[in-house]
Amino acid sequence: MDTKQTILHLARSLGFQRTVVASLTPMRRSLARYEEWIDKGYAGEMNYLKRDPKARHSPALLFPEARSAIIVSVSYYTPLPPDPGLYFGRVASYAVGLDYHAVLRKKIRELKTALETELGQPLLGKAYTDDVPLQERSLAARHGLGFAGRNTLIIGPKLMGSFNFIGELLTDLPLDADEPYVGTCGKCFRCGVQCPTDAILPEGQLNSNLCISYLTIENKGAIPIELRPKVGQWLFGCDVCQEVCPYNQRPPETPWPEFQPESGVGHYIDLLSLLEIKDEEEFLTRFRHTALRRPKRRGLLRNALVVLGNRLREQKAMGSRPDHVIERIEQYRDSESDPMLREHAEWAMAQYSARAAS
Ligand code: B12
Ligand code: SF4
Ligand code: SF4
Repeated sequence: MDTKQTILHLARSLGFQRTVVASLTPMRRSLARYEEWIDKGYAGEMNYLKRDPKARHSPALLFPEARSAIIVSVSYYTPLPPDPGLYFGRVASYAVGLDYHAVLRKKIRELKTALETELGQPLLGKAYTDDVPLQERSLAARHGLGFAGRNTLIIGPKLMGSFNFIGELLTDLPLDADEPYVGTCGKCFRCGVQCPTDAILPEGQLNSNLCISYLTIENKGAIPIELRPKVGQWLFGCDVCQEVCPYNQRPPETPWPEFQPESGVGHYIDLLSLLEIKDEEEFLTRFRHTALRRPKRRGLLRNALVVLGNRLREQKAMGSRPDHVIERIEQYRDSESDPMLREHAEWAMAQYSARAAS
């Protein structure tokens, strides 16, 4: 086996479902597209994306000794169980198990160690996944991990689909880079049509300001009132543009127990239980080692109130009277000191009362 075959073999035996090799030359074409995206304001308040776009497209800057990048991907998909009830919020598939940053970094380091053993030499190498300024999808698409779909996700060949994480091992091994993979969405625009907030543009750009994933995870402030009904049941993230994609009709399941629902928060969370979380410490304890820590207590409770409001509006339309839920939100509002959360609680209750505006 040559070095590249050895890498592919070791990566597969660790569970990575697709592996390609990338060069570290700057990604010029992607930089122009990226700058246009930033200029249009589509990054919203994600200011870290606006700092030094050129560096984000220059992988060699991350680790000067590196000569190539081994790009790996692994499925996080697990089948959706039945909805447990009205007052449960949905968690996007990527966040159902343990936080992928730590899991992937550990597995990529294992790949490095296995490679050193197999090659009989120490390597200089660093493992990354979404934790350094690097345009991972651009590098992945340039070297054939998959193609960039209109929903902007990297879609792998055959039946891989897009429910995959991307990670990289930069090493001092001088390897031949892979060619792009030629794939296409054809005339399809199902993701854009089905996106609840019309966040996807036909040319394959995403306006984060409208995206439920952004609004529920990265956004630190209030969720705009006109978008709240569109958030539906999504408590954390959103998978609509992946679920409707024809390339995701039979996604491979994750090979790793870390991404199983039992290892993390699962696909659904009891919304009223979230209103019991009194402070940040309690919040961090409940969600430690999971991606749900990202929006902090304030963000996750804000999302829970939006989903509760959406459920109450549906119940009103059906003629049901969920008094216990309304009372619980009212108690919560009276005990909450954060004005933004109090306003979201008011809004949630107003979805049931005669004052409901939308
Ligand atoms: C910021 C960010 C977000 C933002 C913005 C998303 C977006 N579409 O830009 C928000 C918070 C909305 C988000 C949401 C999600 N994210 Co996110 N996110 C990122 C992050 C940190 C940067 C992405 C970015 O820079 N976007 C700006 C755009 C302009 O850049 P880009 O997406 O990289 O796009 C370039 C390529 O597509 C490239 N390109 C390459 N070839 C081609 C060819 C053609 C024809 C075209 C048009 C373009 C193109 O051009 C673009 C410009 O440079 C990356 C990690 C990273 N460091 O890269 C994860 C990452 C993209 N996210 C990921 C995931 C899993 C998600 C969610 C599925 C989570 C969820 N369920 O809620 C959603 C998906 C929503 C969606 N449809 O994109 C994965 C995606 C894996 C994959 N298979 O693609 C990543 C790669 C993290 C990882 N390491 O696995 N995310
Ligand atoms: S994640 Fe949801 S809101 Fe965001 S683009 Fe996809 S379907 Fe639209
Ligand atoms: S739904 Fe259609 S347009 Fe959207 S990413 Fe999938 S194939 Fe492409």
